[in-house]
Amino acid sequence: MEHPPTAEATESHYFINNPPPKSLKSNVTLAREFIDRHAEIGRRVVLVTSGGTTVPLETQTVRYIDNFSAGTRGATSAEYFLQEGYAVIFLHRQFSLLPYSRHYSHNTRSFLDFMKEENGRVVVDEQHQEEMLRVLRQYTEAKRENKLLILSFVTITEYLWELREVAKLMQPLGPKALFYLAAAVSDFFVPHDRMVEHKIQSSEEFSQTNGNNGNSSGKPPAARTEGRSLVIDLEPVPKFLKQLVDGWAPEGMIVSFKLETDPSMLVRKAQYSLEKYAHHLVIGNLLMTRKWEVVFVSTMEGEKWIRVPRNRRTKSISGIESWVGRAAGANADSAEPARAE
Ligand code: PAZ
Repeated sequence: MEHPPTAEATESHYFINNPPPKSLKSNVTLAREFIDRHAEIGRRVVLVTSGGTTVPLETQTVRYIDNFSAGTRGATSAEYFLQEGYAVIFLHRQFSLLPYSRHYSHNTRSFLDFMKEENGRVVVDEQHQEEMLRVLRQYTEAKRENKLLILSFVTITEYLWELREVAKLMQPLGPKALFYLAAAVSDFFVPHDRMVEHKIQSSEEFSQTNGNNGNSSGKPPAARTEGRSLVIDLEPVPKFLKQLVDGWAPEGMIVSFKLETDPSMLVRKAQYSLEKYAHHLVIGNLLMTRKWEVVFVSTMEGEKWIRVPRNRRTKSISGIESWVGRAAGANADSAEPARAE
């Protein structure tokens, strides 16, 4: 009888077969410097992941599968972690929302709507002065103190490579390392050795016909045209949360998120995840209500809902970061009670 591969074998198979992003080396250098600097002064460091991962269908990518995440949760949470005294590594999907600038981007309004012309100069409109000054001060302070490192990914494989390398770099921080995994990570993907090189053609007439569609592995391509249909055969992305907990960050505090659309599944799946991976906290949310309610599922406290009024949903459920920050032991004396904004 064949045994399922071990977690270690699955990990090495994935990372050997799916090459790292070009930017990995320089990102690792940046992250190492950042972590060392904050470790030296005993500051807590949180890795916030944010936004959605893509699943490319071609090596020279024209088409890819994506998901809904705009990075609101991650970008907003990063601001609150900074406020709680953490240094933040913000690993986000390229062009998704960023801490601080999120207030003025991806909006129904253009950032130019916040400006006006005065005596031939561009100035911030009076009605936005106060709010923008508050945001600007926070941003400037985070920059001045070098407390925010921004890294990016696009694909699922880039995300996993960066997560693994940064997590390993954070090991010397011990329990002062916090992982806040808010990115919407794809469950299925096209492995590199089954990816076609060139743009998938819309008719069989022009499809690549050399059997393996341009990949050198000899494996059947994961995406092909049949008649006028596109057939995509995705494989499961290995669940690396176990590896993070046991191997990459054994001493860190790990908070994962669970997104569902069916309310009857949410808590059950969050509990399942907690039992399976034995990390510290799962924050569950439903697609339709994620802006105003989440459920915390932890071994210590069981199931606990946090809700904020619906009409203030454009902000964050900021109690999350405060709660997580306190649970991780940060600013234990000065932490405010969980706020709902
Ligand atoms: O980025 P966003 O604010 O639009 O959405 C946040 C979220 C729903 C992606 C996040 O809260 C979450 O649940 N992330 C994990 C998703 C998952 O892989 O189950």
